[in-house]
Formats: sequence, structure tokens, C-alpha cells
Amino acid sequence: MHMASIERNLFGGYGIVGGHVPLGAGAALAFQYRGEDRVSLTFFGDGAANQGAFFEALALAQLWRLPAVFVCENNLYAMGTSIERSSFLTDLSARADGVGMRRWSFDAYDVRAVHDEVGKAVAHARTGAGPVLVEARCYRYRGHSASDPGKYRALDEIEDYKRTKDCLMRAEGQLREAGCTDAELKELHESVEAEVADAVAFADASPEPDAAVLYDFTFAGAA
Ligand SMILES: Cc1ncc(C[n+]2csc(CCOP(=O)(O)OP(=O)(O)O)c2C)c(N)n1
Ligand SMILES: [Mg+2]
Repeated sequence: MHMASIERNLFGGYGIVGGHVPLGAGAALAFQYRGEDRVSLTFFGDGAANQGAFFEALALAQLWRLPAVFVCENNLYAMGTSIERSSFLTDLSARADGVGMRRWSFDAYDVRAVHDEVGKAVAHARTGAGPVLVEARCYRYRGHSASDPGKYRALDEIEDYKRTKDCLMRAEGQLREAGCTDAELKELHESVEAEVADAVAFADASPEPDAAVLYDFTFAGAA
């Protein structure tokens, strides 16, 4: 939730579930207002898809044809509440139907599918035809946070996802099919681990920002 990168136009997370969806629409409104060739992407979980702010943001984004893509990461649980207990419709992309927004759902266990499907949504939003809501069907192996032991689901369920759908396992298979050798895969694993370790070290060493700059933000590269 606390990751952000001004250089990469990553706004960071938001503590109020669903409360940031209007902020994503607001970023898209800024791009449209300034005539910039940009698209905003807003990520949220299944837990956000019943929030009022989410529906309101969708309605206005569609009405004003904002260059926005809304990505719902439906991992079947909002903390400990399963999707069946919280939503009558479990295809959350259908939330867009009420406002006439373009929408679809895809299997996000395949990293290439994520790239292609989100790419299609961004291309659509970029044309000025209006926003898109995509549902990325996924899963999480651990609890929502360190304080969630995840006791609300069967261990078998978790093991089944790991065994049959794991996106890293699939990506490794795809890389092998493309001719990647064991040595290259090992090097890749090591370089990713080093990059993550560097990022953690950077975060640990970074001082808290001064409260006076709390509201300073400009999009990198913006006019
Ligand atoms: C408005 C609001 N209500 C409740 C919470 C407490 N809360 C934090 S995360 C969460 C569940 C979010 O579900 P989801 O977006 O699916 O995330 P996941 O559990 O899959 O990580 C809740 C209820 C909150 N942060 N904000
Ligand atoms: Mg969830």
C-alpha cells in the first residue's frame, strides 16, 4: 500500500477500500482536460467492488469518456469474506453494465494474458472512446495482511491453485518453451531477488517525508 514512484507516475496505495477509484478517474480527467495522450490505471480488489465511491467514479468516468482503465483484481476474498458471501454477481466486470462501460474479464494466472488484456483496455481508452473495466481473475496464497492467518478457506484450495494455476510456474514453463535454459532461469531468479532486496533496503533507509510536502504532486513529464 505504501509503494509509490513519482518518476513512474505511480500514485501509491490508499487506505480506504474503493476510496481511490474516484482519484483514478480524477487523474484521467486531468489528462483529458490538458489534452495529454495519457491513460490512468486504477487497481482495486473484489472488496472495493461494492463500495459507493467505486460506482460513482464509474458513472462519471463513462459519462465523460475519461481515458481510464479500472482493473479489478478479483482474488475471491476480501480479507476473510469470500466473493460468494459478498456479491450476487461474481463476475465483477459486470459492474460496468449499469453505466454502459466497456468491460471484460480474463484469467490473470498467465502474465502474457495480463499484458495483452490490459494493453487492449489501455488502447481502447486512449482512443477517446471511453474507459474500460477489466476483471483480472486471480488468487492470493496468503492472508490479506500479516494479521490475517487465512483460516477461512481450506488448505486444499490454496494447494490446488499453487499446483495448477501459479502464474510464476506458468511463466517459467513459457520461458522454457521459448528456449530459456536452466542457467538463464537461475540468473533471472537471482536478479529479481536482488532487485527486490535493493528496493527493501532503499525503503528501509529512506527518511519519512516532511509533512510540508504531503500534498505536492505533479505527474512526471506533465506540462
Ligand atoms: C472503507 C473501508 N472499509 C473497510 C476497510 C478494512 N479493510 C481493509 S482491506 C479490506 C478488504 C479488501 O478486500 P480486497 O480489496 O479484495 O483485498 P484483499 O483482501 O484481496 O487483499 C477491508 C475490509 C478499509 N480499509 N476501508
Ligand atoms: Mg480480494
